[in-house]
Amino acid sequence: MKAFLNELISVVPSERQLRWYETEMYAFVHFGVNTFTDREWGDGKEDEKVFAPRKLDCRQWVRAMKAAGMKGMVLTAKHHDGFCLWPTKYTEHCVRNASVTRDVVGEAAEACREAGMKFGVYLSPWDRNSPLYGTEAYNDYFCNQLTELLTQYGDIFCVWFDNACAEGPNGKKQVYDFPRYIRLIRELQPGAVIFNDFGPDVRWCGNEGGLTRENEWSVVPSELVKYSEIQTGPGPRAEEGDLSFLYSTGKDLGSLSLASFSRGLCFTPCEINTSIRRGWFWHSEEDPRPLDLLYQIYLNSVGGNACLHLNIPPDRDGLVDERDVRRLRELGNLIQRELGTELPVEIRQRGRTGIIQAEYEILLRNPEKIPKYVVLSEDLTKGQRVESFQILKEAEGFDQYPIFQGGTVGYRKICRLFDGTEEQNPLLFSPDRPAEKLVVRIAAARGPVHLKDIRVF
Ligand code: FUL
Repeated sequence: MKAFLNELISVVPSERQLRWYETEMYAFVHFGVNTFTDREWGDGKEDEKVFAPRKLDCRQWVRAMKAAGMKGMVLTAKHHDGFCLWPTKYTEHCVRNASVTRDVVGEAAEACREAGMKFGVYLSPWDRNSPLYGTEAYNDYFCNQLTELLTQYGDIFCVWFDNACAEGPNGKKQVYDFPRYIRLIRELQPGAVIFNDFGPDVRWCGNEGGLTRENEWSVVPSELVKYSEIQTGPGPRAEEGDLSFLYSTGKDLGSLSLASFSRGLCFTPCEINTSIRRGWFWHSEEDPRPLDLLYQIYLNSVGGNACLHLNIPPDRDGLVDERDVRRLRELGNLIQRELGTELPVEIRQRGRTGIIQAEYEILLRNPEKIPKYVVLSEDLTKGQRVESFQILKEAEGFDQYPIFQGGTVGYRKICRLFDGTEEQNPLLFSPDRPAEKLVVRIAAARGPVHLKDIRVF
C-alpha cells in the first residue's frame, strides 16, 4: 500500500500544465459562418460571402472578457464547417473570400497580446468542406494549417482539439494522426497545452453544461487519457484490471481504488468548458445564463482543481453582445466582491510537520468579520495528495465545531462556508460565539501534505 501511495504522489504536472492552471478562467470564442447562418454545425457548403462581421472589434471582446477576470482566449480558427478565420494558403474556404476579409485570428491574437491575455486556437479535425478529408493527405493538410497557426501568431498557450469524427464531403471518415499533431505542436509551441478528450495535457470534464465533480483528481489512469505521458506503472499492456472502459463522463476518475487497478498513471487535469448561453455560436434569441449559476460554476471549477473555459460568442457585427458584456461585468464584480479582499489571518501548523493528519490553525485577526470562504491550494509539484479534510471552528470555552467537509484539494479548493444568510451556518455566525479561530484538519492524504496557500475571504 505504502509503495503504491508513493507511486501516486510521484505523478506530477509538467511546467506547461502548471502555467495552464494559473490561467484559471479563460474565454472560448465560437465565431464563423455559423454565426451568420444561425447554426451550431455548418455543413461546409456555405458561401464564404455569408461571413460579414462589419464592425469586428477584437479589442471589445477582450475588454468584456477582462471585466470578468479572464486571463486568456481560445478562438475557433476553424470549426467543423472547414471555414478558416485566417487567410490560409491551403484552402479558398476562408476569410480571404468572405465579405469581410480581415484576419480574425491575427486581430484576436493582437488584441490579447495588447491586454496581457494568453491566446490559443481551436482547430477542428473534423472538416466538412475539405475534399481531402478521409484520405491520408488530409493529415498533411491539417498539419500545414497547424503550422500556419503556430508560427504566425506569437505565443499560443493552448491548442484545443475536438474529438468529433464523422463523415466528410466525400462520405469518408478520417483517421486522425494525433501523435503526429502532438509532435508538431511540441516542436513549434512547446509551452502550449494540448486539450483533447483524452489528453495529453488537459482533458475534457465529460459534459458541456458546467457540471463538476465533487472530487476532481488530476492523477488519473492511463486508460482514460491515451495521449498523456505515463509517469508510473507498467504502461498500456492488456492484462487483468483493464480499465479501458473508463470515459470522461465517469463520476470517479481517480480514487485510490480505481487508480490501483490501472496499468499506468498520468497527470492530466480537467477543463470545465461550457457556454455563457445555451449554444456555442451566437443566436439572437438566446440570453446569457443567470449570474448565480455562472458564479456557482466558477466556484466549482476554478475552486475545484480545474480551469473554467467559458464560451462568449460574438454576434453578426463581430462584437460581444451587450447582454453578455453586462453579464461578464456582473460576474467579475461578484468575484471581486466575494473573493477580492482577504481577511487578515495568522496561520500556524499544529504538531509535527511531515505527518499526514496535519492541522493548520487560522487565527482570525478581526473576529467581527465573518469568514465566508477558505481557499486551499496544494503544491502540485509534490503530487496531488489530499483525499479528505475538515474545517472546524474554535472559540474560547467552546468545543470545535465542524463547519465544512471536503475531499480533494489540488490546485485550488474554494470552500464556501457561509453565503451571508444566518440559517446557512449558525455555528459560524452566532454573535455570542465569534469565530476566533478556524482549523483545517487533513483527515486523509496519499502522503504528508504540502499546502502552498491558505487564504480566508
Ligand atoms: C463540440 C463541438 O461539436 C461543438 O460545436 C463545440 O465546438 C464544442 C466546444 O465541442 O464537440
